[in-house]
Amino acid sequence: MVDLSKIKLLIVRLAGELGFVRMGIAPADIPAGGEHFRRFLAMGYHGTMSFLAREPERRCDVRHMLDVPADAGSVICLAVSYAPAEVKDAAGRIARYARGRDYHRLLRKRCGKLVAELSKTAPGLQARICVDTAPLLERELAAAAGLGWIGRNGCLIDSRFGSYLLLAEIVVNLPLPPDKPVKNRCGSCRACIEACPTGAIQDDGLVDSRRCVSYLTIEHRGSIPESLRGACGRWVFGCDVCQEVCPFNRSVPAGDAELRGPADLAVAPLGKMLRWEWADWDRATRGSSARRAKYEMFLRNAAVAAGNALDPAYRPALENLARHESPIVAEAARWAMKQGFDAGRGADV
Ligand code: B12
Repeated sequence: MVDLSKIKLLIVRLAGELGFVRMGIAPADIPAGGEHFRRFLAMGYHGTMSFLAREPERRCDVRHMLDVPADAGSVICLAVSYAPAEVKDAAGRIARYARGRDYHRLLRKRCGKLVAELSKTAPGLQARICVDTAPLLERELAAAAGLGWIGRNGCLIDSRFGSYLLLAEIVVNLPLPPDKPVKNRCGSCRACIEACPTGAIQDDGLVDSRRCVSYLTIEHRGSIPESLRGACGRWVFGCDVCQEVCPFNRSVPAGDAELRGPADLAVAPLGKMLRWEWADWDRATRGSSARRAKYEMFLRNAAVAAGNALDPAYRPALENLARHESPIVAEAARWAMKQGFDAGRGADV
């Protein structure tokens, strides 16, 4: 008979050694987040992300991932920090989580090592590793495991590490002693709701993805609605505004060194991106989660960012893009040129 408390202590130790800054256990027999998720779908907040609407019941319930009765399973929830070592932002902004190495691969590799070690002590262990890859509500599970609370901006926040955290889960066939959720410490703070450039964060705690700059620049394939382009500011991939203003991110320890480089899109200048050929996009995004935005989307986003930067230095590149074979890119470039140019605002060509 395995001693589950001892196994949990082993997991705590291994998680720390592998660079996870937070770890906790969620019971597998509690359906997570059904209420919020269903409301999110009913409001159409998922936009064109149809994968979210597929089999919503499964997404709220990890039981489908277990081959054992649910009370015999648990979810090991883990988090790494990607808190930025501050870099001067280039004129085209890239969300912090995507500036360095692709976290999916890194976290999966670390979880694999944890499982390999654990199997030595827990024979018959069955484990499924999830990093964005399975239909799971990762934030809800992490909150249930006490890794932090879900803030008004929808992100999981920890009082020491803030919200620049990336999550991973290992669903196991062991009834490990669960952890308790922590208290929500957002209080009356509404900084994220007020700062969101597009008003995407709703009062009821849900994010309307259709307005979220992160969705518009990463997931949305068509033209960015004209009414929201100005609010996209200089974001070329993702958006961190609702995290930048969060008081819990004000002074956090430096994030995981392995997540930085070799890809470092933070310093890819907007002027260069506007001139990217497919091969340039391929080189710059290889090994980075920014690759989720395809070449054409990057050019579209860069054109919108250049329109918002209002700098005449971008004019020649935009004129060129206005003749691009993709009508979406060409139209974004024409829109950008119509915004007018105002000398000296943030060019980094
Ligand atoms: C689709 C997706 C997106 C979409 C939709 C985001 C959204 N808000 O739904 C878009 C492209 C917009 C996006 C953006 C971002 N994402 Co994203 N995304 C996902 C993904 C793949 C699925 C999320 C999902 O199911 N959405 C549906 C909504 C309804 O579910 P949810 O996000 O879990 O939100 C729940 C809670 O907010 C909860 N809730 C709301 N209010 C309350 C109140 C209480 C009291 C409780 C208990 C719960 C609760 O209800 C929701 C449903 O359960 C997850 C990975 C995963 N499988 O979970 C990553 C994930 C959520 N994303 C992540 C990140 C890092 C981001 C960005 C910060 C990236 C960026 N800088 O651009 C932004 C943040 C935008 C934001 N403020 O939410 C991280 C979040 C880590 C964290 N600390 O929270 C995740 C977990 C990926 C990971 N493995 O680390 N993302």
